[in-house]
Amino acid sequence: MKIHLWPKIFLFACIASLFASSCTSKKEERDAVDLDFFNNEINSAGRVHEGDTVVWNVVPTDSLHPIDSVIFFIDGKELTTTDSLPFPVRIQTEGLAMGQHLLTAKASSKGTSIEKTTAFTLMARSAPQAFVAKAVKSYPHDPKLYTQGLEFSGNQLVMSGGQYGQSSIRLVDWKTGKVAIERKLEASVFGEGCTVLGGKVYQLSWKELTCFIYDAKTLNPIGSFKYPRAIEGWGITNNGKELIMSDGTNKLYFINPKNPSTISRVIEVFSHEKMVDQLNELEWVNGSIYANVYMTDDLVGIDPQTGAVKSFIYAGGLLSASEAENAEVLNGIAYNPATKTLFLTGKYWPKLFEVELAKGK
Ligand SMILES: [Ca+2]
Repeated sequence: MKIHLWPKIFLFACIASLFASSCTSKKEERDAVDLDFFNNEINSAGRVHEGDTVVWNVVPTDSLHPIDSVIFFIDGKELTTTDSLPFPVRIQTEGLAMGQHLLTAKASSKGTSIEKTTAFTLMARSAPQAFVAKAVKSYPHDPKLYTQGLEFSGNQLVMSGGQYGQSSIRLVDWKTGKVAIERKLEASVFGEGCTVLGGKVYQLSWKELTCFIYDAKTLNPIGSFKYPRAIEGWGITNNGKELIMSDGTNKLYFINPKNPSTISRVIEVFSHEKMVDQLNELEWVNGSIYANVYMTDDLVGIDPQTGAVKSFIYAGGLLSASEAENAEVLNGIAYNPATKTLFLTGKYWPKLFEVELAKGK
């Protein structure tokens, strides 16, 4: 008997299933107000270049439910409202930060509304200006220092050294390489970048989430703060007001030293063709941020407002073959406002180079 029941159960299940699916499709038809973004100026990867005007159309895909108006939002901020087909929006990208921007359209149709979001990635306007760093002069540098940070403080260089058990912060006579003051860090701390702001030296640690603060003249410790986010500490510089920190990604974090518990701004660094990550040692040079790209001989000059890469500096070949034997990567940029020149060194480098920038690749 049981065997004879199966066909009936199966038939019932089929009818129920058909009924359910027909109900669903009717419901969808009744409620549907669908739309699509359309833009033929953006390439398939969703990339737009700085200065481009993005014209975006929202195309209603449901002719039964005409759209009355569309409100556009960019990164959650209301941009404009339009009520004429094909509901176009024009986005001026001049001055927008590099990286991903979310564009949301909220369309209304007779009391109902639907939201849809798309994204585009903004990249630098054009190829960066290319330079080559050429050594003008060289000075002694401690070949035992795993250099992590370099910045002028008056007539001296502040140098930060890394590695667990060997990390330090130093004030050094830049012409002779003579160490005037040195403070060792605890063995559990890996020193990273350093910068001087308002009579204080700020020194990052790698994974210890702590920025150490010293008096700039004596290097006496005067405090510390925890990073506002659980990020790694790589490089640090400042714009005269804010600390600017890298963490090995393409992001730079702006922190007000008077309120270091929050990040005031984040920029993402992009050239005209790609995201530029592994940003390491930093230096503020005449309104631009210069950054080492870790594991390369390359430096990039970054617009601090937008994150666009404006210049590219190749700094390979500074060390001779014998000098390079025990040296590791380039990691140290310092601008001397007195000489108006750039100084470069690296991890375990025996020399500090004063360089000039020649045009070319
Ligand atoms: Ca520096």
